Amino acid sequence: MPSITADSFKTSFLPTWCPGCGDFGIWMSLKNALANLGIGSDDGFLVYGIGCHGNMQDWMKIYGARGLHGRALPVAQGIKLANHKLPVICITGDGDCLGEGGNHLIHAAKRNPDITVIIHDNQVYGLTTGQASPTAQPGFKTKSTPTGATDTPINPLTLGLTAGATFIARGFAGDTPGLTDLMQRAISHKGFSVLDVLQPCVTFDKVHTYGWYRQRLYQLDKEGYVPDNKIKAFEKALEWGDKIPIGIFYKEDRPTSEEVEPALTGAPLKDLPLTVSNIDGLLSEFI
Ligand SMILES: Cc1ncc(C[n+]2csc(CCOP(=O)(O)OP(=O)(O)O)c2C)c(N)n1
Ligand code: SF4
Repeated sequence: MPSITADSFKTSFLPTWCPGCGDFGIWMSLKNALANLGIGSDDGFLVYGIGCHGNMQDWMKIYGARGLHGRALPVAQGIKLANHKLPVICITGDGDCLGEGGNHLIHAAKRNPDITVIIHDNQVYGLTTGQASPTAQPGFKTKSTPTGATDTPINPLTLGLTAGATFIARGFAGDTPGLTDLMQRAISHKGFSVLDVLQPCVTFDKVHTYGWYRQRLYQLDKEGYVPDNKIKAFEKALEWGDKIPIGIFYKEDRPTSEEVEPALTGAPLKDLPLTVSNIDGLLSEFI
């Protein structure tokens, strides 16, 4: 059997992202992570949100589907329910996942399905040409906030911690080796993993550039941080300014929703026989 490499995911399409977009680093890291984990085109399922990030589906050869805007997580959970043996990864944006789909993130985290959520966090709605997203920092000037954003931004890490996600991490699109490693750990974690990725949008954000992040980012593990304490994770997740931490903030083992659902204790649902005897009668009730 040929070994899996990043090239195994090649399609006939080339990316349409703006040159220099942080999405390139996330895409490369994801292909490397999947290859390193031995997950090939037929072995996993990617669910994409709507946005620049979601366009990745066209240049990623692996089973996939796109949700409506904000609805990637319900689709991902449906796929996990039908075949809980399949690795399921959600490729989403800060607008898709924390704005339109915010409620889905909270309820998925609470249930703890074995799904990895990779948030392309660029503080803007990139595809619709640069309006402020839910993670826009106060004072950030965009098309929709010409005098600077005034809302309190949503922090994907503290939100995930509060809602019950069992793996919380933050990476940087400009650090492909570090991000590859974080993705491997997030995908390998048994449970709901939230990986927030700081992703420069080079076209609509001239503030949070690669250089801006590089001046501020530091790695939690290099400071001896151990990600086993929720209170400490909150403290670290709230750091934002001259110093911004990246790495794993929190990790916990808790039974997944698939493990506690009695209907899934045997084979995946897709392999079970359909035992409804009166299917026509059942269907007619809904017609
Ligand atoms: C229900 C709904 N509302 C709004 C839109 C328009 N829309 C498409 S993409 C998008 C923003 C995407 O932003 P984000 O999720 O941050 O992704 P990015 O483009 O930055 O990768 C919006 C508002 C839509 N398609 N559907
Ligand atoms: S608009 Fe921004 S997020 Fe979208 S492809 Fe261009 S640089 Fe990337």
